[in-house]
Amino acid sequence: MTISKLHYISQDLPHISHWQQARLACEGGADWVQLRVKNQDFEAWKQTALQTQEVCKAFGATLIINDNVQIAKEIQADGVHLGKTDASPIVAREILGDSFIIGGTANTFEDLAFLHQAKVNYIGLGPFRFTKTKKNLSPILGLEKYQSLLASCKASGLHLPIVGIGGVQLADVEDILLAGLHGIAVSSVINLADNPSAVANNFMKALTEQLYVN
Ligand code: TZP
Ligand code: MG
Repeated sequence: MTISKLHYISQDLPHISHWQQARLACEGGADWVQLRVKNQDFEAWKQTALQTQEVCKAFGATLIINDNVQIAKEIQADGVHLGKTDASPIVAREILGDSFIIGGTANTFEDLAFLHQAKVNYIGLGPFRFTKTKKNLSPILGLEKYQSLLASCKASGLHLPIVGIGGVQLADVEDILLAGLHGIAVSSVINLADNPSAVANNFMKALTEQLYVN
């Protein structure tokens, strides 16, 4: 399985649905969509997931369901992303099997080591900086913590694709890749842009034109 360098994340917004957000991002070249629903009951959430899956299939993009292992399984999404307060990635692996992508969120080296031994396929490391998109933010890491955590990973033989998340802007891409991360995950910088497709396209270009391949 290929883990994209650009993890595009949809969000609950009053003026645009999740599948429409996903379509705009994919039109800009995003090939990985994380559906991040926070305010829908199971059935509505599942319908939203099916709509978003249709968009992803049309563009050949990978669909990751945030928080909900059951929906990922029922619609046969490509994977699930689990935060610290969600289902354990170990239990999720038992439910979903080896073909699903499982991602986890980390804020500390202990989180990274746990997720590594839980055999996740990628890790979102953050928050990089303050963001309004997520409630109950963990302590902000910034570039220096990214650098030191990546050095600790290297020293411990912990090799996994790690994406930087939380308030990431286009101008941060180079620093984050140079710190040794695989890529980035972004939500509002694309969803709240005047032209979300163009911004997604700029991220995709910046991430893939980089000379440093992690
Ligand atoms: N987890 C840590 S920060 C964050 C998540 C889901 C939100 C990222 O959103 P944005 O809008 O790119 O800051
Ligand atoms: Mg979660």
